[in-house]
Amino acid sequence: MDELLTTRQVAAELQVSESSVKRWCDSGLIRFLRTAGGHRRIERSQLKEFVTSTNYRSFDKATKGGASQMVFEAPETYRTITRDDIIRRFQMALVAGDETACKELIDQWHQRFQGIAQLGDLLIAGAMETVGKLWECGRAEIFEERRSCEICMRLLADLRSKVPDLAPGAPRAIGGTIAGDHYTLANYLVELVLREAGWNATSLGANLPLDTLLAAVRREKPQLLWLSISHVGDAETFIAHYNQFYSQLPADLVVTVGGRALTDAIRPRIGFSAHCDNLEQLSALAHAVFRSR
Ligand code: B12
Repeated sequence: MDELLTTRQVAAELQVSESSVKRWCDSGLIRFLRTAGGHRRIERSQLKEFVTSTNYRSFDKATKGGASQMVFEAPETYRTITRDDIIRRFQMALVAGDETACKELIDQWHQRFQGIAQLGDLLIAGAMETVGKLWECGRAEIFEERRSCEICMRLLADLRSKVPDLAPGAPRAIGGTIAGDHYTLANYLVELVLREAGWNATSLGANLPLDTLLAAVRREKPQLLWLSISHVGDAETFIAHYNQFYSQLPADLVVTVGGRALTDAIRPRIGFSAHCDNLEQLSALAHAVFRSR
């Protein structure tokens, strides 16, 4: 039998509160046994598996890596924590469904590092990738993935209210995801990044038929259209329909595309003005186009 650790010992090793360890046990993140008296016990090998599968950096490693300004108390009472630490804690809190902790961490990040682009690329996308990995290896339930999306959407809606008001006459941008694509988070983040750059950006939502996107462009007359493309069914059908749609767009419309489904096989075969791999690139582009108007 492996060495058996108490939740208190694990908390000390990971430099988090014991209640976090208990929550991770109960949400299935850490496998554990129960003693006859009902106490949780964690095998050393299970702790190792948790650390590896979630990219958990131990305090020891982090301080050796130079992050000596970290001051750990209970996660709820942090003072100066590093960016990596916020990322790690956000991942844990999101998987455990701890919305209050997620909100505190998002607020910390936003106050200290500003910029929604990095928050989206590193914090949200990073945490959702972990959720996806845990689900893939059977360590998270579907409901935990869905709950993580719901929490992120609420946190982003809250962030939207913190983006400064738009200047009168701000340039118009609209966008969304195409029919069959049900991903909402990246799309909503794009809207926030554009608003932060001064655009009057409105997400039209997910799963939009191309016809209705065309109608929106004609009616709203935006200067920028974004498409977040995270899922493509049949590639050939998508390319044909998309290019037909693209050929009907006004020539001076800036069409910005991004998303994981725009693979090297698809991207060179479709029309657009700009492609961005991530939100930081979009932010740079949005500021540049805004200035050049
Ligand atoms: C949540 C999730 C879902 C949810 C989404 C719910 C929702 N409301 O959004 C649901 C349940 C719908 C779902 C369904 C499916 N999913 Co899914 N899903 C995920 C998961 C866990 C997170 C995705 C996410 O929201 N990430 C957060 C966003 C912010 O990050 P992002 O998508 O990486 O976007 C970044 C960039 O791409 C870029 N970006 C994106 N769009 C744009 C647009 C512009 C303009 C710009 C500039 C940048 C940009 O910026 C973002 C931030 O950096 C991923 C796992 C993972 N590794 O990410 C799997 C994952 C994407 N899903 C996957 C699969 C296979 C599916 C399904 C096909 C499963 C199925 N058989 O039904 C379906 C397809 C659904 C559909 N038709 O749309 C695979 C895709 C594999 C692949 N090779 O493509 C993944 C990677 C999981 C896996 N490892 O198997 N999924």
